[in-house]
Amino acid sequence: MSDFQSWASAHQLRFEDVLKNLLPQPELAPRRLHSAMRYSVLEGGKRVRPLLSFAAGELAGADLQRVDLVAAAVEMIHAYSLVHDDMPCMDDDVLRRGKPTCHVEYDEATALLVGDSLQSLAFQLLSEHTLSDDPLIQLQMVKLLAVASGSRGMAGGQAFDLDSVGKQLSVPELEFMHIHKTGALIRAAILLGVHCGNRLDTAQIAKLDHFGKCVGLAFQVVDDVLDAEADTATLGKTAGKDADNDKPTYVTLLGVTQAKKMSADLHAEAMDSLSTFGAGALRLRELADFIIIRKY
Ligand code: GRG
Repeated sequence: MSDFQSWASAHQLRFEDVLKNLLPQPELAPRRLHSAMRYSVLEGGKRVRPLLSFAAGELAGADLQRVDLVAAAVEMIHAYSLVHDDMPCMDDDVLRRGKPTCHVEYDEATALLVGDSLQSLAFQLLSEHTLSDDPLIQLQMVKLLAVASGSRGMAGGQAFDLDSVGKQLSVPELEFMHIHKTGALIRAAILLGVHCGNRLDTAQIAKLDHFGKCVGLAFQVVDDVLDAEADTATLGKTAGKDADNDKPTYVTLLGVTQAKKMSADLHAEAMDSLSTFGAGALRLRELADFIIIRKY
């Protein structure tokens, strides 16, 4: 069996081609919009959510072509959220994935439309291809992504985030915000990979969902630590933004040491929820490790 780095790199490389083929080609009208969509999705990003879908899909015995489609749908929702988040009406940032943000490279109206179009394309992918032998499960998958990305998921978490600027939140309030803003899509990435296969029972799926909840929150805690400790060049996005924007984070609430302890505790809880899966869950365990030790 290959080591984690080779497994991840092989998927990242292959998945880049999948995305290139699924995105509208740049010569297709409207060209500026299509070029901006490709600019925002391709060549950049760690692809953590797709890797979680691939690892969960492997465990569930899923067909890789099906997992590619759900992973692409999740990555398109993620890319749309980054494009919109960077706009002047939200985080107002100029750097993302080591390059100018979409509204800087293109313009604000185009960035707005890029987000809208990526979101629509995600749901198009989930509805125009066969992803499960059972059409009812496929319908559930569409709903799963809709809930995870909408006002009861990622967009709702973003609304809390915007509302929290300059406020002192409690740890449970911060947790609620991040379980939605960051965690919901990470959780969905895992469940969508699982539903492409049919090897797992309801209890096993619940354990993987709990794993997703823990790594989703851990991802955000680590993000807060990196924002405070890492530099802009390493992150590929502006460091120190949370403090500049007077945003409550795990670091401002708990301090760096306690925030790191929290991410370690979440990692342990995530590992615990995989304890009955044996060697089949190796990649999920390695991804949980990566989420904790990542430097960008
Ligand atoms: C605009 C509806 C809407 C939602 C925005 C995801 C998000 C919600 C905002 C991004 C702001 C942010 C820094 C969130 C913290 C965690 C996070 C999602 C970081 C970016 O994800 P990575 O690190 O990015 O996976 P790459 O570039 O590697 O894909």
